[in-house]
Amino acid sequence: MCRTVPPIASRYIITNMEKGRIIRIVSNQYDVLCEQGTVSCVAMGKLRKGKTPLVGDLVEVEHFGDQSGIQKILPRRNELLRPAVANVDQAIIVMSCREPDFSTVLIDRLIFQIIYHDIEPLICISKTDLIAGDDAIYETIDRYRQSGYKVYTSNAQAASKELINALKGKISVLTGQSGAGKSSLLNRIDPCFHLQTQEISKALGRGKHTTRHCELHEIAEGWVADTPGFSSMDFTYMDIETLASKIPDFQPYVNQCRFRDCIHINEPDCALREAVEAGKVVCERYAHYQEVVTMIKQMKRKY
Ligand SMILES: Nc1nc2c(ncn2[C@@H]2O[C@H](COP(=O)(O)OP(=O)(O)OP(=O)(O)O)[C@@H](O)[C@H]2O)c(=O)[nH]1
Ligand SMILES: [Mg+2]
Ligand SMILES: [Zn+2]
Repeated sequence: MCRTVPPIASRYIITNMEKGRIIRIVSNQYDVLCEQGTVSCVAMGKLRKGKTPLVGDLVEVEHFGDQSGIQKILPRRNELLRPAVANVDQAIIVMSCREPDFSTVLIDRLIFQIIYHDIEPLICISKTDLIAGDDAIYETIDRYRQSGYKVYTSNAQAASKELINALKGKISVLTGQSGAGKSSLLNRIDPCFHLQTQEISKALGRGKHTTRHCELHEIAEGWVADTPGFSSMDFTYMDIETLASKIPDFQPYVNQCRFRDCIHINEPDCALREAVEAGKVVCERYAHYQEVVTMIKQMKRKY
């Protein structure tokens, strides 16, 4: 059953303040979900000088006449820059088995980006219809699960019920390479959706990225931002010690090292490296951590 469009409260003349959440931003127009429905707002003058409102922001809206304006942004729990969303509960990394190629380097780099912002990463392995039932990808999925990550699967027919349940009551963002199947996944979860996917955009002769602007969609009793795929990731803003302490499967070890400021690369008596050698931490993830640390150091040297 498809939802009906909620009433536009700004059609009615009311003067008062209320709280709401920004669910869509198109140029300088903000759609805020308030109690009565979605209200189209402008940003008030004093706000424009401060921080920029983001999708996901809780805001105070004032109605005056038949217009509404955002007066205040309430404190944020967290904020992501790419995609630009605030107050995110979880980020779903969509990684395809094929087309584009499966990559644990990418999964881990995305995990590092997400956990750094204190957001929980979930992993959805898409396009399982393109691999055989005994493909090595399934072993990789098991390793992620053993390390404590939540991994779901989806294919051309269906998305896992567990993933659909995981969306309930949460603000989620989808992230992953262009073509991984993010928009298709949402279309599959909620048949009311007709988000544009790649075949369609190719037919229209558009560029590589299909999804363009940022918006929270109501889906599976939660709110999900479909976002464009990305071509590069920035790690320069990261503090290395903070990064290591936030990686969930590193956490049991990072405070056990001889040096309190250990970055777990070549310090003696490093509990994390010992855990890797003992097979308690997946070798590959530690290798991906080492690569990112090297990247951060090189970038910082340049500036
Ligand atoms: N075989 C198969 N193909 C899929 C599946 N999911 C998506 N696709 C195809 O993969 C292509 C890309 O899907 P999109 O949903 O547009 O990918 P996206 O991640 O939203 O891409 P961007 O918006 O560019 O970031 C389309 O041709 C889809 O039909 C799947 O589970 N199995
Ligand atoms: Mg898309
Ligand atoms: Zn260490």
